[in-house]
Amino acid sequence: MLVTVQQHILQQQEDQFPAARGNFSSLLSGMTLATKMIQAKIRRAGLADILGSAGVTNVQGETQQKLDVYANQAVLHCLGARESVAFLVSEENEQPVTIDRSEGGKYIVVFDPLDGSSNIDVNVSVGTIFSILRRPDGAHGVAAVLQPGWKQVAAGYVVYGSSTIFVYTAGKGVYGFTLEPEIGAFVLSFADMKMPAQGNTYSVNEANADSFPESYRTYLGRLRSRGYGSRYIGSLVADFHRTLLKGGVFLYPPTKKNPHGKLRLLYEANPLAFIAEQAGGQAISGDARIMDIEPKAIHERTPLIIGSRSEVAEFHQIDTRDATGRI
Ligand code: P6P
Repeated sequence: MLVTVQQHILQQQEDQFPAARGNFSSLLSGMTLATKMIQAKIRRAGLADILGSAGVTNVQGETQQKLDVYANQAVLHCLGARESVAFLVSEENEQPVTIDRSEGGKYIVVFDPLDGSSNIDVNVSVGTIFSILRRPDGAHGVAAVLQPGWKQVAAGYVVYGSSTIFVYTAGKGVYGFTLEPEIGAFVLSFADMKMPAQGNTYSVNEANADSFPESYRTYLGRLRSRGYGSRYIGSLVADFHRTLLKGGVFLYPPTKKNPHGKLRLLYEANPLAFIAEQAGGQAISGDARIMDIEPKAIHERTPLIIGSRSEVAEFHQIDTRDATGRI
């Protein structure tokens, strides 16, 4: 029986948010619509003069690819039209975008509209990542957004790969939906996803290994000595999706260039951490659970170690002993 993501979201809403007046499902449907628009452009990259940069740089100082701009506009447009949204926070925008100044807006959506976009020109999978928070009563602007990950109401990503897959959690398990191009709908393909308790691969950019802290080098050496393989696509959503399905561990450690890690807490680490934990995995920054971190800024970075419970726990043990100097 075909179950679309819309049907599934409505059911989750009835189970989870009975008081919601359809706002929650309307908001998630806005996100699925935006990702369908994005994937349609990605599938035609190269045909419609989409490749290459838009000639501008974003708030991160990164050259914006044309598809970055399109993806950001698609999400802002689709979610901005939903009555339940108070603020939108994008990797591409320095400040939150206020949608509803009244007290009507119940939700905040934090998102990376097109993560890994530099890979588009070489046809490597890219993704959209989002996190949904409740707006604290009476809170406005950045103060309303700076919430720890355990307060997320829902989180998800879309991986634009050999197929387009929408994965989300609303706190009651992780579900995956594959876009069926013939009907233009995301159809349930992975019910109640569970990350294997242990895997056999690690995923890290080893070009930075010389600047990794000692505990990371010790840990990776142990995994290699046990025969672990290395897989690194350089696109967070693709590397995480593989880890979710096959187990193992993804790491973005502190490096010389990014001493606090490269990945963003609010719209990369937190949503993926929510999904990982709901699927039985773990996500830490080294010394802290990712979802316990109290954000200080909306574009804040964090180290990220995320994956199967066994591998993340082993890293934490080494890192903790390293910190106490008893390694
Ligand atoms: P590096 C892509 O630019 C990205 O933000 C993530 O998708 C990816 O995991 C990471 O950066 C790759 O970074 O330094 O290994 O190229």
